[in-house]
Amino acid sequence: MKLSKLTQCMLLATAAGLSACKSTSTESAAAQAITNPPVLQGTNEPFSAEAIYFIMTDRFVDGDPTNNYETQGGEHPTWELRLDGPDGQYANVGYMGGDLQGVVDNIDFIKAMGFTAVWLTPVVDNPNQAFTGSEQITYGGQFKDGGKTGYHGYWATNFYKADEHLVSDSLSVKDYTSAMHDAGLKTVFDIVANHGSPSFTMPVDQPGFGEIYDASGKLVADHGNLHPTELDPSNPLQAFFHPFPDLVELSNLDESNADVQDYLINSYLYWIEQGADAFRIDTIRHVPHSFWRVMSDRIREQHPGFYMFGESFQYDANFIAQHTLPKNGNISVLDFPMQKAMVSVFGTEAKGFEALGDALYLTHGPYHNPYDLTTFYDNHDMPRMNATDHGFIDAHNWLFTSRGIPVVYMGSETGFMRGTAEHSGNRNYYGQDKVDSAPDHDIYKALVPIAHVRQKTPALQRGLQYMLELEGDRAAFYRVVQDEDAAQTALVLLNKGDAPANFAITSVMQQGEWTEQISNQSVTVDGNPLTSTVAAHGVQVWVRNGEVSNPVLLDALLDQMNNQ
Ligand SMILES: [Ca+2]
Ligand SMILES: [Ca+2]
Ligand SMILES: [Ca+2]
Repeated sequence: MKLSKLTQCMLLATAAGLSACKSTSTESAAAQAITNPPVLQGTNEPFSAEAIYFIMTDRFVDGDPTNNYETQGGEHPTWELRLDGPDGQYANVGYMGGDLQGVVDNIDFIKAMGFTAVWLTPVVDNPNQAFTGSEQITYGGQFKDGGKTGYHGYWATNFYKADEHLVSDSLSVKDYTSAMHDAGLKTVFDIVANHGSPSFTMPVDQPGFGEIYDASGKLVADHGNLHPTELDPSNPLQAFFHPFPDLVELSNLDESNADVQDYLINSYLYWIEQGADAFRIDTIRHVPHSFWRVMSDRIREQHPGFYMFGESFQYDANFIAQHTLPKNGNISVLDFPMQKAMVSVFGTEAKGFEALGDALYLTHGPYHNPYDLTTFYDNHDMPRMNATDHGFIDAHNWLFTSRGIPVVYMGSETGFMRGTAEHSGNRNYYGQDKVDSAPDHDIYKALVPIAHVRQKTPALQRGLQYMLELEGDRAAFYRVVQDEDAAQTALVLLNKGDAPANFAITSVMQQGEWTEQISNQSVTVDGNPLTSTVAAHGVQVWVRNGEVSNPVLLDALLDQMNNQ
């Protein structure tokens, strides 16, 4: 946020004052502008109120066996396709049956954990055979697509059509979003612009692969199993693609082609009509900023403020932050630098909290707004975090209290397949049994209270983060919001150690009543420090309602906001 919120507030106040000049209430409007407390907030992005549960749909829950198509693919079948590893370990590169019905069946489970939004892997139609090109994938392998299917959804053949494995006769994508909205959940759709499906190196050209169909089912592009350098740009079916490869054997869509732009952007608009509330953008860094600017302008022209976050799988904050700049489309990003730092702190490396400091970028950072980032510690494209139960608990305590919009990958509530990579178990089928037994798990039990505290505490959602302590097993910080909807200070105390930790907070302490949000214990601070003992691997969130009363804190927060 390069224009400070204070400046915006003053501009608004000035505008209000000018319009008030036409009425008789000039004096009271001016007086109000002077006495109104300054706005304090990290962000005014509405999506900051959400916490996102990320579901790889095919691997979550099979809610409808009639859409499993277990015999699909003929001599290149698509069902299960198990890769066996040592010691009984395995992964799968075929379809496993998960579907939209399985998600809808578990709306209560998702809500009970404290999530308010669900991000699904792409819903679009993918080829109906296993891929025969590339090199054969084996257990633990990577960057090879041979023998794999589009169970993950990232190999679109029709960007306008739902894959037959995901929808049911009685549950279209629109029905799915309606069910989610009725339950008070928001929907995040996963979209791709960089590529279609694997498109060359097949011994014999296969149906679906390299092909792209429009909303009416007409073939609009066909790679023809040709190496990209052999494509003929004068052939309309081949003009959709760049004549050079990008990621493995995936077709490389030519985003500078006006027809491709229309095809892609209209498909995104279509999914918004079907009920998408936000987009996660796959492989965003493989497509130039110029496309994203056009895309975001066209999306937000029809849907002002539509929230989007991209996957720029890169650990250089200065690089990934480029997407967040208005000139590049003002698209937020997944916070990869923080993800790496979190794994180093909460995983087996067990670094101290200080290792998280550099990734926060609370002031003078490269991001348009660091508070709008989506924060996470692992996902489907990297090894799941290798951590103990306590490591996951400590990670969630940080994720749901520090800046950013938390995203948790399905299964983390039970530490599912921890430490495993994509083809060694990370994407294994989770299933209804594990969902049903999750409430007995220690990670789940600790996640529920802190996720609910974030859900009811505006300061944790959009408040400025003011650091007090970040060292070893201890962290302490304030989150402060003061706007037209909320005025509160949250004091977050974190202890990732194995013994209880005593805190005595005196720094810029504000007088008044503070209430801890998990225990409901209250204390009155009146010149004395706020003292508390935080249990091993515990978190406390002390909230004081009201405007900021400490002038030193107020100045510091205004300064922080102006330098965000
Ligand atoms: Ca199914
Ligand atoms: Ca299909
Ligand atoms: Ca590309």
